[in-house]
Amino acid sequence: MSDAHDVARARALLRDARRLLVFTGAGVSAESGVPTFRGAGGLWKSFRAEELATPAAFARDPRLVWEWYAWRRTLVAACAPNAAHVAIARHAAAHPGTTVVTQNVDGLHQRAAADVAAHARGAAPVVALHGTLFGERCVRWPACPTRGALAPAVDASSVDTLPRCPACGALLRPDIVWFGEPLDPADLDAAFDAARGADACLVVGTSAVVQPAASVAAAAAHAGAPLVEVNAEATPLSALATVTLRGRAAEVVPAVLDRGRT
Ligand code: BJW
Repeated sequence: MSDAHDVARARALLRDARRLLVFTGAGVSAESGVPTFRGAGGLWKSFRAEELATPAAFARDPRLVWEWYAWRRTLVAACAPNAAHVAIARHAAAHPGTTVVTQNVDGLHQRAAADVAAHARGAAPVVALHGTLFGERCVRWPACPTRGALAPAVDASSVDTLPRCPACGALLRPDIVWFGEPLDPADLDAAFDAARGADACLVVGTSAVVQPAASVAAAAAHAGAPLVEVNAEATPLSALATVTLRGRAAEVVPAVLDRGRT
């Protein structure tokens, strides 16, 4: 884990923030057992992104794409929020100026927030820039507005068993932002507004190579917010960071947030 001096510096930076932006990627969920995308053991090591995470891939072979997502749903459903998700959720509940923006589709921030809300003062909303693993939308969306948690169990054994839109009969697809697709403008606005207004930014577990999401944390730094980066490795954001903490999210994040307020 990072040295005590850097942890103390990070704590001091985050302690006084009135409008903290927490920006996360797959690394925050690594210790929950959710594979990251890049790096050793990452999801893209076994599957090519362009074969699975693009609209063209779904048009070409919807069964294969659904099989991958059904596998990931099963995997993530068996995972639980880790100490980093919990520390972030507690902090956000106790400090309403906090905004949590995630690239993750695993729902673990939202589950941690719901757990905290059940025991404390309420849950802060989470801006999920890349959608959700546990939702679907009509492949014709937005022309067909069907969207929601419509097909909790997907049988991907053949094209004929794939879930279909209850309104128009077209295929349902995972409600995830694939390569080449625009992010939801409302989510992007919420993320960049929080970045431009932040007086500190905590970035956890992202390689910061996927745009436009990676620009959210950069925008906070460019607007003058001190940036604390928690990551196992260096990233393009490291050069913008006031403090870089090399280590595991589930160890480092509670150290800089939970004890930072007492
Ligand atoms: C730990 C840790 C521990 C590990 N503790 N840390 C050139 C070609 C093609 C496209 C582009 C291009 N240049 C730009 C683009 C655009 C493209 C893009 O950015 N591509 C780059 C890869 C080059 N972006 C898009 O296409 C986006 N849309 C877009 O631009 O639309 C424009 C448009 C406008 C108007 C009309 C039409 C279009 C959409 C991007 C969507 C990304 N979606 C994905 C996959 C979704 C599929 C799915 O989940 O099923 O989202 S990509 C994938 O990467 C996923 C993630 O959210 C995202 C970010 O990854 P993340 O979270 O950073 O994870 P990793 O694995 O990369 O990093 C993990 C980190 O954790 C590492 O740093 C580790 O060190 C660390 N770590 N263990 C702490 N225990």
